[in-house]
Amino acid sequence: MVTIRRFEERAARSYTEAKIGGYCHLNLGEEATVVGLMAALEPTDYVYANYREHGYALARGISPERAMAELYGRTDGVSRGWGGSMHMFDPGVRFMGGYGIVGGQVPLATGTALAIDYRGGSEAVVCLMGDGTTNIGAFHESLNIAALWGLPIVYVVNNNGLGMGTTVEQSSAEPELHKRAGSYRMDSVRVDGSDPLAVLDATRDALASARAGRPFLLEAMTGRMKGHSVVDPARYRSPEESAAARAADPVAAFAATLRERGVLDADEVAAIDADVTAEVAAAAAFADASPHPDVSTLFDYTYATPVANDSRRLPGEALFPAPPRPLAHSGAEARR
Ligand SMILES: Cc1ncc(C[n+]2csc(CCOP(=O)(O)OP(=O)(O)O)c2C)c(N)n1
Repeated sequence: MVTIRRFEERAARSYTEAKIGGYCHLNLGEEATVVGLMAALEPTDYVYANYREHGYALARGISPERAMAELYGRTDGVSRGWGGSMHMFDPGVRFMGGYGIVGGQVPLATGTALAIDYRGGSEAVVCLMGDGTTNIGAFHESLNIAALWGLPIVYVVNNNGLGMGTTVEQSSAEPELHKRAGSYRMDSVRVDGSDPLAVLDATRDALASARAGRPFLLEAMTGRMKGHSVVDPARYRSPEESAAARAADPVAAFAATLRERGVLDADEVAAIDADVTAEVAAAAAFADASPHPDVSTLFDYTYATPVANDSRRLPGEALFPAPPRPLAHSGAEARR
């Protein structure tokens, strides 16, 4: 949890220093949910996430160096620098992305669960999404098919209360989002996303159900400590709401719990923080030292086959390498 917290704070800082470009969404405030979920998985299980995925990538085992280098758009990044913040991808740890299209990951994850079922495998899929995603058509299509075919998948709704600036109550006719699974006779539960142990237990139960052919919907109640992305000042929240969101800090709360239970003392908590802060600083230095990808590789990993399309033209290349063929006259012109 501390690694995710310090990593995301560093990402926000590096963004303001123009080391990171494009969109950048952070897991600040969602650390307990991220860690509880990922700790319940087997190494062979598959994870699909949305664009708010840095923490999941780290908890799945992608190193802070490779994750930070991806944010910096460098060749040592987990997606070789071409994915950026929203598109971390590492099939080695079965981390299947990172998707910028809201809901885009949901049918893909469902298809992976179908492939597992088809092959008779014992793996499961965890498909992460935000609360706003439950209003996308693909969410409903996917839950329907998963329930109908008994696929090994857990849909996780990370309910941070906001889809960009729109509240769940403003956008969802059924704001208790876990209840939406009932439309598909799918089991579901709502869990306190600020408690990593509660999330761990709930995810274990959900995975056991999914592996037994009963897909599951898990709704984790979390909070977003900052704006939707690093450039969002969140003016749609009142100062009181923003202060409450920052105060509901799951990292500090879990550190306090561990101290109360005698697992860690104050010095050990401070030592963890110091170690992690140094690790993240080293990751940022690593990212900064990593080379930029060569421009000639700009379209690599985009399509499986070359696609004739002007958008694939590199700087300095002619629009048409050979003179274009004259356009054929339409039938109407020929008759004139
Ligand atoms: C299909 C589509 N529509 C709209 C957007 C713009 N958009 C990006 S994030 C977002 C809000 C999604 O909210 P939620 O699912 O709750 O996830 P959160 O950002 O809170 O994690 C929207 C509307 C998009 N990326 N894709």
